[in-house]
Amino acid sequence: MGSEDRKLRLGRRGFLGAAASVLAAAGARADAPDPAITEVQEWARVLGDGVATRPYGKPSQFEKHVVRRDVEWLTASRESSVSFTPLHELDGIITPNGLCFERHHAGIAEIGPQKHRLMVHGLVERPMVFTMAELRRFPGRTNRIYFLECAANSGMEWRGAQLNGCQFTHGMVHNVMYTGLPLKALLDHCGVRTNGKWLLVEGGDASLMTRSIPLDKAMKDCMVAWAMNGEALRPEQGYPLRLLVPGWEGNMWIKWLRRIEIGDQPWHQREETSKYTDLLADGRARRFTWIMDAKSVVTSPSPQAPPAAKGPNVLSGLAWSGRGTIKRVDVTLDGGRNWRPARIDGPVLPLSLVRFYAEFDWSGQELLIQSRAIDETGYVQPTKGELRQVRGVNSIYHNNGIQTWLVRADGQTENVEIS
Ligand SMILES: Nc1nc2c(c(=O)[nH]1)N[C@H]1C(S)=C(S)[C@@H](COP(=O)(O)O)O[C@H]1N2
Ligand SMILES: [Mo]
Repeated sequence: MGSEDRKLRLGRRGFLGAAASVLAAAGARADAPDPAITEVQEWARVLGDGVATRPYGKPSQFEKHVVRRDVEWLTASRESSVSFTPLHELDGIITPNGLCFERHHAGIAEIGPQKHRLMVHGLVERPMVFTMAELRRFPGRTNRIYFLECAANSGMEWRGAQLNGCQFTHGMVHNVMYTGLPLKALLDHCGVRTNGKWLLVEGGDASLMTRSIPLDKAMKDCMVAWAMNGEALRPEQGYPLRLLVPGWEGNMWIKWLRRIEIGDQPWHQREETSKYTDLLADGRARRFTWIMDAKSVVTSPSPQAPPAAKGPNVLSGLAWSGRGTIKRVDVTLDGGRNWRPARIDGPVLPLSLVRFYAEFDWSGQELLIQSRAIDETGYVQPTKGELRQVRGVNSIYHNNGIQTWLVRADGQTENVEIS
């Protein structure tokens, strides 16, 4: 196609429909002079910083806005609060270490690996104390990618749309590749007695957080991990050692893990009775709600990442299930009148975030964007209305209802509820 011919065709977008919009998506016309391409740029006239002037690499100075954030009214004290993952700025499935949301009950403990110990005791044949060096010499080291979601994620949304941004409505989740040992290897080494049925796991920070975990789960897929995304755990994530409880609520993933006691019944500690349980409409509470049910969210467009322009756009989001693998994600642009399957891209792993995309053309009409996840058990992510029908409105925890974003004609995007 000659360049005159091309100009003509591009000039007649209206007639050419889809083909023209595909071309528009690819960039500006190369025959219109653009100083950003025709001029020698500032950074091309000078030498840049040399190697190892940045011994530990940081993101570009132009990415300073990509940070964890907290919500003022949720942060009475910084030592017992939460910061949120900037989901709207990320892509793929792995959360960068410095951007993983944090939830602390007594601040970040700073524990030297030389001084850290893990004790396994109670109903075992051989009670043991492990140093970090001993754990690193233990056979059976393994690498696994898992999501961690706080049971309180989306908790502020129980009674209606509240926080304007998926960072705040859904950012209590991260997805990391961990290195460590299957807990089973350590438990087998210590020899769990036949009457041993439960674990009490305890953290080494000032909150001495404790949770009860059934032995079956511990033996199935729990891990002790000392590395995340290839490097040592960050202090915020429990350096030097944390527990992984794949697919189950984040509170059970004890950080700074120092003690595992084997017993014959659950302990009913604070974090599994007064906290992390759901109060139903009739005043009773659900007991042992560990598994995080299937959930998804559109990360873009979203209030902090509105559509950049009319025309071709890429919708993107995340889905996960504590019951296994995500099988399908549907998206709608009209509040659920029409659904279509999104394109899942990248690794699809059980108990891990999956990334989905849906390309769409935006002509400037109002959009009501939603996504719904379906997992391998056939479970379909419920609407918030459906969730409230069975759970009432007293809950904070375990809100996996479908999220709605309203995109206004001017592009402004808001957290709304339509059912
Ligand atoms: N020792 C200890 N472990 C802990 C906590 C804590 O405060 N202390 N917070 C728990 C909660 S409520 C959650 S949601 C996760 C958060 O993990 P993260 O900070 O890596 O995101 O850690 C859990 N493990
Ligand atoms: Mo949590």
